[in-house]
Amino acid sequence: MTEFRSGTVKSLRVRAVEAPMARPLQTSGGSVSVAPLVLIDLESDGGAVGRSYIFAYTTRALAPLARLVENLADLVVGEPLAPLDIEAKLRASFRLLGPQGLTGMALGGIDMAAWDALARARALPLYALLGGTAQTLAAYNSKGLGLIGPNRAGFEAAELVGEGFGAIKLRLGYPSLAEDLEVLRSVRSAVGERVLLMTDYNQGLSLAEAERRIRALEGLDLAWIEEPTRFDDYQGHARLRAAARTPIQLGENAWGPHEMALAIAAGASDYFMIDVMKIGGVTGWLRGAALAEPSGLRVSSHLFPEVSAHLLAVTPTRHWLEYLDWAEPILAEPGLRLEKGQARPLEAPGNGLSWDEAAVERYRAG
Ligand code: SMN
Ligand code: MG
Repeated sequence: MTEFRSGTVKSLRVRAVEAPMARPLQTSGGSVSVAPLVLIDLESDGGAVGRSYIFAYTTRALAPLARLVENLADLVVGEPLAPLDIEAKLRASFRLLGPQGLTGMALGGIDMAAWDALARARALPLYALLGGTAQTLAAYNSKGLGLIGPNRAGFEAAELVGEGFGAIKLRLGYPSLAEDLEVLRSVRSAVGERVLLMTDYNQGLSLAEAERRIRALEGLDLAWIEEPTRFDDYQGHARLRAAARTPIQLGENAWGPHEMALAIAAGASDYFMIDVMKIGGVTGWLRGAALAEPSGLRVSSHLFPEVSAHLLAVTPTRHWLEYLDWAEPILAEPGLRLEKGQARPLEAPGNGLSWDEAAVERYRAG
């Protein structure tokens, strides 16, 4: 009998970059004008290098996040290349501090890199390592449409649809309901009736104001209304959902599957959107997907389109892939295949990520 050997983790390399964004995004919860990314390379003793990036949201958090990931290296170097064991060890090391915020982001990033290294060591695309096949995924274009006013939003919506997409996401939460409605009218008239419109309030409204605005948006045929109020007010979202005909979307801020379980138990959302970094990497996503399956809760991805394409492919209740190009400036090749508004994971070994080393050096921060 041949002995099965998975290898051990040899090194962890961490780099911070500020990738330029073609379209800075202003939301009701703050603006993003460059993509602050921490790149992780996890090398195994067999030579396979697993890659991931994590998104710091703000450049103010970039250096501390990179430093935190670096500080975790000694916990994983020398360990078996077994993502579930690595996840358990990191999670245990954070028991006192708590697994939210930067700790949760670091954990998610190392987990994604470990799964990528394992997939490359086995010469399998990530979806195949997880037991699935490449699937064609419905994708919406989420690259722009921040709070830019009715005229620019109409123009940009037409551009985003022009890239071949049949669905786009519009950020809302202008100072007044009248402005939200004006922007929606402008976007609808720019793209026509057939394009699906997702909307996102980024937690910007009080519960009472959310109730009022959601009522006013009924009849506009929106695909969903995302995070109308504070993400962890599950009871509040459940109330909004009960009163609304438009589907409520929630989930990008769930720190781990246990928070997703709480939101599901409260009936907070019609759909669920998993952020692979915040949920705890590939390991966290798989557990989240398992929570969604029994009730048929439809799961979409949040950011990280490259890795998420593999994960949606193995998610039984898969719904939409959020497409953005924020990591593209530092990728050697596009990390997923896009055609006519549909996405497919790459069929090469791993999770689809490969660095353009010259670009990484160019955009290196700190
Ligand atoms: C979003 C996510 C990350 C940064 C800005 C905006 C938004 C989305 O909530 O869902 O795309
Ligand atoms: Mg959102």
